[in-house]
Amino acid sequence: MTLRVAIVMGSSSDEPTMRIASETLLGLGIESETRVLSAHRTPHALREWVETLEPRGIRVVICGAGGAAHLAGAVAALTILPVIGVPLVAPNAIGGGIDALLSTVQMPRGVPVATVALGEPGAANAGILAAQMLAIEDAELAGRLRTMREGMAATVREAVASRPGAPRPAPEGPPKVRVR
Ligand code: AIR
Repeated sequence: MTLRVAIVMGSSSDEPTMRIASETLLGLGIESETRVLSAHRTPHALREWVETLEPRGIRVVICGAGGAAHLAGAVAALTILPVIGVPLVAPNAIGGGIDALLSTVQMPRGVPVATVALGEPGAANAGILAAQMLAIEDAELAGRLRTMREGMAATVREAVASRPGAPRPAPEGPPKVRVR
C-alpha cells in the first residue's frame, strides 16, 4: 500500500502529542509514516526527506513543532504538497504556546501552511484535515469521515440527554426557522 500522509515533528519530546495525529488517521483507515527532524537541528536531513515525499506518493504532510516552530514553514518552502502545521507547547513555551502558534501560522504570502489548533486538539484535527484532503478523491474515506461526524453529533446529543432534568434535545436537521 502506498503511504499518502507523512508526519514530521521537531523533537522526540513532541511524540506523545503528535501520536494523536497518526492514531486519528489510523482510525480512519489511513497509515502514515512518522519522522523526527528539526528545521534547526537537522536542516539538511529535513530537506533530503522532503525531497523524497512527492516521488513516493505522499499527498499531505503534517508538521508539529514547539517554540520557534519553523518546521512546517521550512517543509512548505521545499514542496508544493499541502502542509498542515500543528503548533505545540514546548517545555519553555511562552504564553502557553503562542510562540509556536505565531511561528507556524504567520507564513509569508505565497507559501501557505494550514495551521490547526495548539497541542492535542490540533494534532487530532491535523489527522482529520489530512483525511478530508484525501477524501476529495476517495469516496470510501469520505463515507468514513461522514460517519465520524455523525458519531460526534450523537455523542453530544447523548451527553445533553443524560443530564438530570435535561430538556429533550432538538433532532438534527435543517433549521425550521429561516435564518436571515
Ligand atoms: N524544535 C526543535 N527544533 C526546532 C524546534 N522549534 C522544538 C521541538 C520541541 C521543542 O523545540 O519541536 O517542541 C523542544 O524540543 P526538545 O528536543 O528540546 O525537547
